[in-house]
Amino acid sequence: MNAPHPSAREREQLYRDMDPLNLTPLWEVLHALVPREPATPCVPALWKWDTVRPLLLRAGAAITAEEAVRRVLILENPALRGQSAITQSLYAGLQLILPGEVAPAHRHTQSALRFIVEGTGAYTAVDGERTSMRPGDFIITPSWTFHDHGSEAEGPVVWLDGLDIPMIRFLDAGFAENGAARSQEVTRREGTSFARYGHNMAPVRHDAPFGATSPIFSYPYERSREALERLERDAPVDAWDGVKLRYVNPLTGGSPMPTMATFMQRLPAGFRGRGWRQTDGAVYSVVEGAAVVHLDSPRGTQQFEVGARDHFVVPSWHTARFESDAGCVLFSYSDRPVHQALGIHKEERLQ
Ligand code: GTQ
Repeated sequence: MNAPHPSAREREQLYRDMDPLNLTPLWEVLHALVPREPATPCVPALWKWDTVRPLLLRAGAAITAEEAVRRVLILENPALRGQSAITQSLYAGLQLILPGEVAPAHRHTQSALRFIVEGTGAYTAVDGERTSMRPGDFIITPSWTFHDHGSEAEGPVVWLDGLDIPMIRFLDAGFAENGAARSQEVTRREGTSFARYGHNMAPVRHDAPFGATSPIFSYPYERSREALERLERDAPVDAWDGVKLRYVNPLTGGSPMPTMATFMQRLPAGFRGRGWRQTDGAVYSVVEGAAVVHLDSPRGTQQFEVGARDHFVVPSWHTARFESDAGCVLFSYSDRPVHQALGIHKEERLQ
C-alpha cells in the first residue's frame, strides 16, 4: 500500500486544527452544496386509504379532538422520519373529527389548506365565518387567522391538512397563539366570502382581507369538477397532465396562498401520459377513479397503483408519468409559488 500523500496528512491535521473553531473546508462539500441538479433526500411514497383509515379511526378512540388539539396522523416522508415533513418544505397530515367534536381555535403564521377526503357535515371557521366541508372541497386557512374545526356530521370526517410548516421552521418565522374561546363566534353567514369574491367579481372598495392569501375560504368540488369535465369534453387534453387547472386567488390571479400552489386535474379514461419533472415536489390526494403513477429518479423506478383517497408524494426532480384506464381525478399541492418568486422554478416535459 502506498504511504498517504504528504499533503493528505497535512490536510487531515489542518481539518483537526480548525474543527474546534467551528471552521470546515468548503472543498470537501462543494459538490453536495452546489449539485449539478436537485438531489432531494425525499423519496416517493404512497399511503393507501385502506391501510390508513383503520388507524385514523383507532386514533379517534384513543384521543379526543379537544385533547389532541388537532387529531392528525402526519404523512412523513420515509426519508425524513421525525421531521414531520412530506417534502423538505411541506407538511401533510390526515385530520379526523368525530360527530360533536371541536378542535379548538388557534392561529399561527403557517398557512394551511384542507382537502376533504371523507365525510360531509364538518366545518372549519375562519374570521367569524364557517365553511361546511364536502369531499373534494379545497378550503383555506390564511396565515395568522384564528381557526377552529367542528363537526355536526353523522360519521367521521377526514381531511388532508397541507401546511408550510417545514418552510416556516427553516425560516425560523413561526408564531402561534390559542384563541380565547374554544369555538370562535360566528359573525357572518356561511357563503358571504364566496358571494363577495367567488363569482369573478369583487367588492368595489376592498382591501385584500388576508393580504397575500385568497379571500375565498372554500373552493367547492362541484365547481372544479364541472370545469374539468367540460374541458375534457370541449378542449384539447394535455399530453402530460390530462386536464389540469390551478386554483387562484381571485384578487391577484396568483396562488391561493403565498407559499403553496394547489391544483385539480382529470386524467381521461385510457390516458397514457408523457413524463415530466419539476423542481417543486408535490403531494397528491386521489379524489376519484384510479391511476398508475410511474416514477423515475437516479435511485430507481417505482410504480404506484392509486385509487380514491390514496395519498402520494412526487419529490422534486423525479420524473413522473400518469396512466389511467378508468379515468382519475387528482388534487395536488406544492411549494411552486416560492420557486416562482425566487425565479428558480424549472420544469421539463419529455417528448
Ligand atoms: O388544523 O390548525 O395538521 O395547526 C397541523 C397543525 C393542522 C390545524 C395540522 C395545525 C393544524
